[in-house]
Amino acid sequence: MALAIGIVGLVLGASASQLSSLAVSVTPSDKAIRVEWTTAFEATQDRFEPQYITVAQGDNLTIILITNDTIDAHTFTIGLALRGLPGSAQFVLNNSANGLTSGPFLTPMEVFTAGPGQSCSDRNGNTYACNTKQYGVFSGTNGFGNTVSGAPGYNITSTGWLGQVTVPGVYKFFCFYHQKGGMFGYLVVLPNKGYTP
Ligand SMILES: [Cu+2]
Repeated sequence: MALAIGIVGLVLGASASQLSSLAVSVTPSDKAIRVEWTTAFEATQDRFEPQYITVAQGDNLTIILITNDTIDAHTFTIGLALRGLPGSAQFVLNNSANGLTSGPFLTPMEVFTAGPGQSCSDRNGNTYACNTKQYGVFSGTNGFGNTVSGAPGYNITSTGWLGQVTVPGVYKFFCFYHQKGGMFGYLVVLPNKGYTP
């Protein structure tokens, strides 16, 4: 664990050229990454658990966002430069069930074209009103499909395909609503000699 924390500290301070010295050589793989909402022990502010995620260039990522918060909405938002897409392109898992409103969807959310209510259903398959949105720029196999299942009490799980990360770097992910309160983290894509474009 100490070694892992040391590597994270090293990576977060690394320039692009320094990052190349941390190259790994592994076969890219499919990875499902679970990220949960939690609260800081002392500050009692919203946080992501884990705060740091490390993967290898070429990995194919699926993100699972779990928010067992009965009074507030949360998102997992990250720019798609890690896929070599324009900086304005974002991936968002939006755990905002009906009744959980933390504010209007402003500029960052406008890249999503699917309307409220998209893909929301409870564990019995019944649809309900929600603000889950789906990335609309891409379609078919390049689309980002979000599905949400909400149990009573708004224990929400949202799963979305982030895709194959091809560009090494350190990428910030954040909650649209609570970034200023510290609900953010970093996804590190290590250079990988085992990855061939
Ligand atoms: Cu949040």
